[in-house]
Amino acid sequence: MAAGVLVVFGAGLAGAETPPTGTTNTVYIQDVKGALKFVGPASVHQGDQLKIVNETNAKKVGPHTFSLVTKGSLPKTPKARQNCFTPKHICMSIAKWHGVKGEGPVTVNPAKAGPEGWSTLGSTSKKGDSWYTGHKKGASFTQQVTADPATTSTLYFLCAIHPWMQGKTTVLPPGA
Ligand SMILES: [Cu+2]
Repeated sequence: MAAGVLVVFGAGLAGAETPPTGTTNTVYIQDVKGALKFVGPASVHQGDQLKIVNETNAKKVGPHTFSLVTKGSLPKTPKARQNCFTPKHICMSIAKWHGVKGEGPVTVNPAKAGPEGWSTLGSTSKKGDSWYTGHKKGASFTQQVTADPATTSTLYFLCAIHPWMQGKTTVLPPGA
């Protein structure tokens, strides 16, 4: 009896936070003639579902991450991208969000930060929301955009494994 009440209460809380819009947006991870890219919408609404789909072949290009990071955390120069997977740089930080120790495996996936859903941009000093694709072609992950456009007007994202893979999408208020 008590357990049932808890479940209902929990579902109510989660649902009350961000009303669903009924829309699903998709970001595809694609290999466009050897160039790895995120291909997705220019904007999403708070409350939309945001789905990430990996359409690339891991045997050829390895796995990916779709990791929300602050604008300032995106490695902008070739040198920054080269150093990305070294201590105190964002790619290694993302690996830590996923529970990676040294050369070890991903043990946390998705990596969650802040409110439930796509909400939180990470940095070297703060965890963000992130999904690791693994090696299966066609793998996907979906969760709601819960970022508040008043404070997080743009979702910036990065692949920790191929740090030149970067993208962004504007977050609009529901109904805007
Ligand atoms: Cu990648």
